[in-house]
Amino acid sequence: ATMPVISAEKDDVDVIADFLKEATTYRPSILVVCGSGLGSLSKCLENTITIHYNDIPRFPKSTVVGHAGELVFGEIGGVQVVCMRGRFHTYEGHDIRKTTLPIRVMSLLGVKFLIVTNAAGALNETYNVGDVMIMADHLNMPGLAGKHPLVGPNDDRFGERFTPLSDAYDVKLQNLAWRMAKQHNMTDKVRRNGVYCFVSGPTYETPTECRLLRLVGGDSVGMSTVPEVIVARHCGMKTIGLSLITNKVVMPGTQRTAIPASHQEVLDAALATQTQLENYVKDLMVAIGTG
Ligand code: CYT
Repeated sequence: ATMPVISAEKDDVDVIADFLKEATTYRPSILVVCGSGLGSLSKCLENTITIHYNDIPRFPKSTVVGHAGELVFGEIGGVQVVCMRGRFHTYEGHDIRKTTLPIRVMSLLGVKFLIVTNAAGALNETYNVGDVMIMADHLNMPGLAGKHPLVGPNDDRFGERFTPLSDAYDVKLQNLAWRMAKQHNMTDKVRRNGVYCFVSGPTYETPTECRLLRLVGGDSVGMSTVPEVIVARHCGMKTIGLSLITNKVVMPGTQRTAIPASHQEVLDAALATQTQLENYVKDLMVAIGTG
């Protein structure tokens, strides 16, 4: 009974990849997934070709404000890059495998590196709004309970049945991101060795949930990124993850004075850091693509 579902998914990936190969001659080595309010990361690309998700057959539709819903192909410093402006979340109602379908599509186009970004809340009390956290590890809360993008028959074309995640976040790329932070005089706001906690949303976390995540070593929390990283690792891409800290979470006992998280606050924080982050990620793209 599972057969039609699997073949349909495999079919979608091929149809979309074939469509994109016809639509552009770009064969990017880097995919940048732009988080909430971070769509402007595509602005540093030159000679761009923009393709709206709505114009791509069988591509999922993006429904969140602050996510444009388009692919931007372009180049920078001789490196070909594709940016996803707008990603898919399970809280929109998409099947978890649908949220990661673009990763496999890009793998068929030849992408070797994933730069994944997100807007996240700070669990780590030393983090400030506007900080950029270099991901070193993640906690996949839905995944531990079986909501995981690789559940189902394995598609051997992409990778093996059992994928290790102890090396999910490439150490060399993390070190590169840190050197880049030094070059950009951003060491006061770039945080190394961060642990990102993936929760399903769409509600923000309760204070007790935040305490749970903090107690096991979480530094930031958000509703994306981890499914994409898992599928990217399954098909052998090297991955770097960056969390833009957009708010501080509310811990138990502090609800009286703290401000509840809001989507507007998340978008405002992203806007405030935009230009600096654009320049930082631009140099990161060039260094990764030429390195
Ligand atoms: N903030 C955010 N939780 C938060 O507190 N951006 C995502 C999830």
